[in-house]
Amino acid sequence: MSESDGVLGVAVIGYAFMGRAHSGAWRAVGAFRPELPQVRQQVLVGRDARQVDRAARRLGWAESSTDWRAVLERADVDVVDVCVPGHLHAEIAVAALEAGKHVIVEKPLANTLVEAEKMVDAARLARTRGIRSMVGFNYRRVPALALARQHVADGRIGEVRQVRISYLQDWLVDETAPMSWRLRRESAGSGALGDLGSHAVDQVRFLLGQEVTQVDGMTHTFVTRRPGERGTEDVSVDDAAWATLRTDGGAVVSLEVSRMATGRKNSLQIDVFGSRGSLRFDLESLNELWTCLDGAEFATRVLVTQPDQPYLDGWWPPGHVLGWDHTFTHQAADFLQALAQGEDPTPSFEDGLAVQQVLEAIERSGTHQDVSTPQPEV
Ligand code: SOE
Repeated sequence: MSESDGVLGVAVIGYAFMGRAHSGAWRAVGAFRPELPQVRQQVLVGRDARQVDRAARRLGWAESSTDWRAVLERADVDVVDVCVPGHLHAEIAVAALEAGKHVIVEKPLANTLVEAEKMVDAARLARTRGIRSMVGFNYRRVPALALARQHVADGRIGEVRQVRISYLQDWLVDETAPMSWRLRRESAGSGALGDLGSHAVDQVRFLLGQEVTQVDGMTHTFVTRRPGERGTEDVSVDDAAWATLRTDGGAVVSLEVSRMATGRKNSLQIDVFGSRGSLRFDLESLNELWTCLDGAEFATRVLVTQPDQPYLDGWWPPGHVLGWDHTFTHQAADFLQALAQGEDPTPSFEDGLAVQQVLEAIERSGTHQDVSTPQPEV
């Protein structure tokens, strides 16, 4: 904590999509949970001096910088929030932990298992000095999903047997959609699998409280070349991925993620079927959870906006619905609460590594059998 005023100085590294989402969270968290340690939006970091400066002013930051290493040296920065492409996560996060900063890293934790393992090692060492770290799986902070987890943990749907989870987007349907860092293996690690599949695998672990033990998967790239800055380029990641998973609690999961699902913008849908009930969630109606509990015959729609439901006591009266960006505010609040209590926030880097292991196993699997054409009998 900055000695001068007892306020935590935050630096966000990256100011594109996730940097903006996290900036909004740091701006809003004090109003949502005023009892938590106060934060100061100290410095926003990016590569382009003019653009990062403009973004910093627009997003409420006191300053901007183009040098993340120099930012790690500063005494007025206590928390470093990493929102850059995946190939930069490990280097920045490890350096920040070594510099004694608390660290949040946007999901997925890293692009490779080797990087994720290094980050876990650094987090474990830092933990012994009271330095905290967390990976940003924001959907854990959707009130309806946090409630779903409680129902599973309380046994309200019995023993979980089957899960269906799909995360579908359509921003790559257009074959002329341009190349970006998200479509290059060297910067993104993988495509829909890492970006969307990481959320899906994290939700399975979060909702069920179980580990994935076996996978069978397949990835596919539908459009293999796209226009880039230097002419047409090869797409080196998947557009979509499918997998079936088994968990250590005996559940079977079917998982599907895609950036080619025409007409679906950001559709995360989850069904959890248990021996005594089921749960259904759709991100496009994120204030709702369909629940069939305690052996009931039918599912009913529950509007998750009551103050006694997860995350809702700090917001508005019942029925005043929340949105996608609130999940980042909840994430910042959970992180601050853990710091205030001297505890490790979740999900930890170890959780991020566990997700990474499942994703890598999905990529490695995919030895598919040819279906032989039956020979007509003569
Ligand atoms: C990808 O399009 C993306 O921005 C993800 O990276 C986010 O994690 C997801 O929440 C929304 O979609």
